[in-house]
Amino acid sequence: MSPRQLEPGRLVLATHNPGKVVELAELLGPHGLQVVSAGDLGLPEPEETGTTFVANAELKALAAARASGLPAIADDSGLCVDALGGAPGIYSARWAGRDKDFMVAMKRVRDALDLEGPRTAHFICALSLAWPDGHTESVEGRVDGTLTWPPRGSNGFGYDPMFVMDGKERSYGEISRAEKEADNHRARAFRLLMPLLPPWQ
Ligand code: ITT
Repeated sequence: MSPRQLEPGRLVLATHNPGKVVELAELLGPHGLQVVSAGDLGLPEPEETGTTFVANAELKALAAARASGLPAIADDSGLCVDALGGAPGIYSARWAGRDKDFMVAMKRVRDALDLEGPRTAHFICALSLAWPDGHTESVEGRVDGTLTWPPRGSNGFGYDPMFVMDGKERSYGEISRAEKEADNHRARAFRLLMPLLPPWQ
């Protein structure tokens, strides 16, 4: 196999977040790129020491590619609240604590906000594809919206129940998976990544 080739079924999804696995597998599936997840391969979770979404996506993708000997795709994403100077941002997962309790994380966001002030926010998703030889391709997608309280709906994951995308009335927790996946920060990043991939099949 040439170092930059992609083969169906030989791409590692370098995430331990089940919500991301579902969304990324659905984005990759129609392109004939079935994946094996980092969890399935028993790969460790690297420490996210980067200071940007792209830096963290790259380090996770590179760690998985080097450990598995296969190309690997990683996602680093988060919710950026304007009135909080972009927080929780790259720390979005950490705001949920060790128990990964996003009710706790959403309440932290809400408690930090001035209830009379603006509630605009955006999700960012950096996707990075890394090869075992250290080459990476990285992109970033963004979707803008408004925060709502109390959280609404139980679909999706993470901060979905408190985020309403611009142009929608229902939160990401209320809309169907298909509707969220059609055009969110992850789908937007994925559309930017596709032209950068080498041909496969
Ligand atoms: P991996 O590093 O293993 O991929 P993680 O959950 O730790 O999993 P991140 O460090 O990128 O991933 O943290 C991003 C957090 O931002 C994630 O845990 C979610 O809570 C939140 N997030 C990202 N995308 C989201 C989405 O589409 N909907 C809701 N919350 C999202």
